Amino acid sequence: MFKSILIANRGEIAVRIARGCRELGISPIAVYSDADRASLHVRIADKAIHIGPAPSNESYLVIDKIIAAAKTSGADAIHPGYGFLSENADFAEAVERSGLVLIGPPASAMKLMGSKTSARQIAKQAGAPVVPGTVSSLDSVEQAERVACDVGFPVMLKAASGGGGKGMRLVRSGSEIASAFSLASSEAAASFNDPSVYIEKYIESPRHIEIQLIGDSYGNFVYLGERECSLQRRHQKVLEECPSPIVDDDLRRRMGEAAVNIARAAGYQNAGTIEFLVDSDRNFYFLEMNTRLQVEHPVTELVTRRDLVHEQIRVASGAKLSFTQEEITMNGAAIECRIYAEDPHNNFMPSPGRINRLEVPSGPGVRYDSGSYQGWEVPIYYDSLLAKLCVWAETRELAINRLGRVLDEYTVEGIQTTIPFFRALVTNEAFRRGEFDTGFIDHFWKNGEPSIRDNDSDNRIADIAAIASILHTKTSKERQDTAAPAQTESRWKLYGRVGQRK
Ligand code: MV4
Repeated sequence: MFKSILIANRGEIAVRIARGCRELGISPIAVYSDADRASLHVRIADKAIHIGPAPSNESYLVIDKIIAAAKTSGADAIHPGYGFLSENADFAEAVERSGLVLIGPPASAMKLMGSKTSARQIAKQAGAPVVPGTVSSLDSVEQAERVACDVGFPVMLKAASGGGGKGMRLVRSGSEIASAFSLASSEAAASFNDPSVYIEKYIESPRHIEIQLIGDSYGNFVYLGERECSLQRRHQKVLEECPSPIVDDDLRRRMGEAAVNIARAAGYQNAGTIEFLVDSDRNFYFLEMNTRLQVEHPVTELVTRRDLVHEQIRVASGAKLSFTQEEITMNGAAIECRIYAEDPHNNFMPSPGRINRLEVPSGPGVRYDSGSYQGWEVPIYYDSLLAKLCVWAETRELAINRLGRVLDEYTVEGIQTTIPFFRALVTNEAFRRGEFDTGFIDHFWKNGEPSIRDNDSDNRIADIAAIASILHTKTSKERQDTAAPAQTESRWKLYGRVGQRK
């Protein structure tokens, strides 16, 4: 087993990995930029190595600096976390060459799955269902037109080196395809230094559901259920759940086996995630693979009662998987809210600054993963994820109720956060029923507040009751105090109570 691990990351995930190291008797070593001198991940590590100025392309993204930090600190292995260098095959190769161990997949598998077209080829070879379309990049507009007619409109043009929505174009008819092709191609060239695009049939109103898996160096693989990740805003996940409200045991087994077959075909090792699109008839299609530990891994840990960071470290050090597929069972329901330093009332604008007051929820079924503390200043240079607030309960309904309780216990002052967004979401009836797809958030949250326009009758009744209640309070208050100020905070609470009463 490793004696010490260098954590090539910052913030909540660096803290999470350091905790996993400690629990296995391994010494965690941090790296930090100028902007992170006072950060929590630096405080809790045994050693911390300064790696340069605040901008990540001069610090957390510099391969040579990370490897040098690992060498000088005497680390045996490097955990990349997510983001930064975590899916960079050149980094994985450099780590392999240096004689250190990367806690992640082999560079070869990272490279194969990093190209969306070669990932689609692998998935197809593995016999997994893949969204209809091409498995290599398009040579011409004419070829794009031919394939589009074969699979049927609408189609999507996607960057072969892309991911996360960049270089993606929806094409509804043949007349749009030529301009979409050149737009997608130049966007792909600008963003990924690779103009290649491929084509997929467009899946209408899909859900995004992904399978967590892990493999050891002996060819053993286990899948650890799914995560429901449909609630996204601008290709950023905002809330994730395990299990998905629409996945039953049979679908879970079929998706899990498909995921393991894909990972095996790629020569994969360590933790990874296979993303699927699921249509309204519950057909699932391979979308892409994430070759790293993901932000939302805690919901899987809460429901499967396994520690993914422990297991990543064990298999990277050459141990066999410590559990079999038969031993993995799903217990209860978990939900994660991503708490960002962003203002949900102002188009989710980043809100850096000093956290003047912080009261963190606790009690039964709560897990709070954070890289922040009271008095800390949120830097402007990085992703603004402040914390991941997770709840677990016996059922999804109880987990949502618990989430409402937990969000009411949570106080952050000095900066704006996405907490008010989640307080509104937990009272939404469609969300509570598990009826949503990847387009839900755009309809739910408009102009900096929850939209009361919803085609759902229960929701309309709840909204009318909420409005009546607000008007009643406002008018009776105005009777007592003519200078009553508008208070957004109390409006959410009122809305919340109406939701909870139902
Ligand atoms: C799709 C799709 C529908 N059909 N592909 C968006 C991000 C990128 N990773 C893949 N994305 C999509 N690909 C086909 N063939 C719809 C989306 C999509 C989406 C996917 C997952 C979660 C949220 C999304 C929001 C909009 C579009």
